[in-house]
Amino acid sequence: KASLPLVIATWHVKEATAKAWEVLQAGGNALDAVEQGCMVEEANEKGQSVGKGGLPDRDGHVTLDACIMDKHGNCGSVVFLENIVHAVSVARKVMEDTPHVMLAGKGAEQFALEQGFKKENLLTEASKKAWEEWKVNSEYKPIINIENHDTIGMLAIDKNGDISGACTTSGLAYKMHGRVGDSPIIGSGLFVDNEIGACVATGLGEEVVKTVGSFLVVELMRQGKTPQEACEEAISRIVNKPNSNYKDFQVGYIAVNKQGETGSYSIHQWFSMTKYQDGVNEQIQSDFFNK
Ligand code: SD4
Repeated sequence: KASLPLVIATWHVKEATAKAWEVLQAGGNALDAVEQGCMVEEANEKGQSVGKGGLPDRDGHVTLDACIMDKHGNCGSVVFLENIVHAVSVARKVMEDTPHVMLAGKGAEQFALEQGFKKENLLTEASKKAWEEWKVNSEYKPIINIENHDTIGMLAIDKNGDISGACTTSGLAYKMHGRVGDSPIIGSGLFVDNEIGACVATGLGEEVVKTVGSFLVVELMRQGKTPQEACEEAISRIVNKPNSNYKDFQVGYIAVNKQGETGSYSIHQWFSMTKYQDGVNEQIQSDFFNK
């Protein structure tokens, strides 16, 4: 049996997993750990696909998607949220303090402000400059692995063996205004079932939504697959579709089961998972389909 607690996250986010680990070591629960871990990346201005400093949509607006899910199967999510750094914490408030699961756009912002979150401009000079350069040609195509090192999905198991997960992103750079990805969609970007395990996704959200990826991974684990096998099967559903243009986009999954086994798999090379377990914080390169 794997040693607990443990935390895994998408991409190379050792500072975020270190924060989550600190919470878990102090006896904190998995829900607090994933929220606080994700907050590290949201506040990091250098990460250009999450929170402050996230790349804007094609009209210059930074719009955030985030969700969180706990051991009871409760969940909260915000979509198309502007002007608030810690979207994951707003999602948690939606889960805990409203009768709803999702709040969108202005309504989500209004709720956040009422809850005491601070209104902030999320477009940094660096991201504004990148957007202005993009506007010269205004060419949109997904860029494989652009989110490396910052967009974040995180799963944790605490000392009690309880699982929680969270996911937060500014979504695809230069997306259409109003576009929402997989990250705040429960079952697509994230799913947690405390009896079985959990999964979180990254990459081109449209492809994850079309296959309800994270729910699929958890259900495959329920049927007896290891986290690794389940992630591979979910990727194969995407790449084996008739006429799939998977060469043009990336999708990656990470998963953990109730026993603390983990897995990760992606379409293309250079996806990675950061894992903190037994006092070791390490980045693990993910195996991938397109060899
Ligand atoms: C999206 N899945 O909005 C997100 C982007 C992402 O790592 O994961 N980046 O489609």
